[in-house]
Amino acid sequence: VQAELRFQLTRSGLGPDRKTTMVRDVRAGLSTRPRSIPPKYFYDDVGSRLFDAICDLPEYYLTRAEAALLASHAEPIVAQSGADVLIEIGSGMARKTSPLLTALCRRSAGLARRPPPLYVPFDIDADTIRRSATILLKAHPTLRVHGLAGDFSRDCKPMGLVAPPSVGTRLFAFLGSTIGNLDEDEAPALLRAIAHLMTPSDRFLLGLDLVKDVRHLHAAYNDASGVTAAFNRNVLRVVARELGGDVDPDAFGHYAFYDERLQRVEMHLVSERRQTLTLTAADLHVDFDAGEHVLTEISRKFTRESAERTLVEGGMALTDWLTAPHGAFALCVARRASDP
Ligand code: AVJ
Repeated sequence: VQAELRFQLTRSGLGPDRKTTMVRDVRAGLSTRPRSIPPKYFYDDVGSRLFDAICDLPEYYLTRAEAALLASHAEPIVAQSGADVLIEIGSGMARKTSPLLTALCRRSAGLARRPPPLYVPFDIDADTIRRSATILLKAHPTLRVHGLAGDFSRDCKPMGLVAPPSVGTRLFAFLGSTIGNLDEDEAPALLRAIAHLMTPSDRFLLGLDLVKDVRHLHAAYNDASGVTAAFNRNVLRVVARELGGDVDPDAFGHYAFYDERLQRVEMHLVSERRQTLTLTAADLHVDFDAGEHVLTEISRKFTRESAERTLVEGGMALTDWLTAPHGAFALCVARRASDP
């Protein structure tokens, strides 16, 4: 079957909506202190490519650690989950997904009377979904892909519409420690929304970065070649472009550190001088003092205890805990709690 016939895309809650949401988010974030901009706005086309480059940095161990875990555990994870469908939340370029898809396709090839393998990448950027699907369809000739362009942080229901329980057993995956962007309230809230879509036989696969020594964490977010700094500053370009702003991203410095008490990396932009940021479409003028901060991202680091707590608060129960050598990173498999 031709690749085009094996691909479809559904857009949900984007379009003109995006700008309205961005105006609301950016206004809320910049008019209160500490000032902040939500990390989901990093990922325009340029930002997605910069993040891709981060994944290749020698200092950024996360991607390699997770890829190694998936390379050795994808097969048993998929086999034990009995999945016919992989739904990936925040799929991006889906670089880490191939071992799961290989396992999914292999499994379904060996089983009579099961639905053909289906992959549902759920991402904020439709072009990124298309680009990754083109590659994956070539690599996996029996796979079908139904992309979903939308904002999972606002609405998880589209996943249940595109891949309802009737399509087969589902494995929901949330990889790359993206959950680290969500705080102690937001993370369980998202998990609860996913748990509500799950049947008792569906499974949830979560990739988590773990607490480790400060030096490794610091280096991962302060790389020598400055890619992370460029990624951080890019959020200002995105916001300025979409909200009619004039901003000089180079007038902001990159600042990232690990907070041991909160067990999280924080990434900030620091205004290097007194300046005013004007965003016409948001009718917003923000005055910055020299040295003033904007929080652009939290990246939480987990222990087994905090991971289990988050899952339980999210209406799920841990069934498997797999860690990389040196405990750098973890994969959790979970099921819905009996009463989520
Ligand atoms: C994609 C959210 C997992 O927090 O490590 C990388 C994003 N920020 N370098 C992370 C990021 C700075 C990344 N996540």
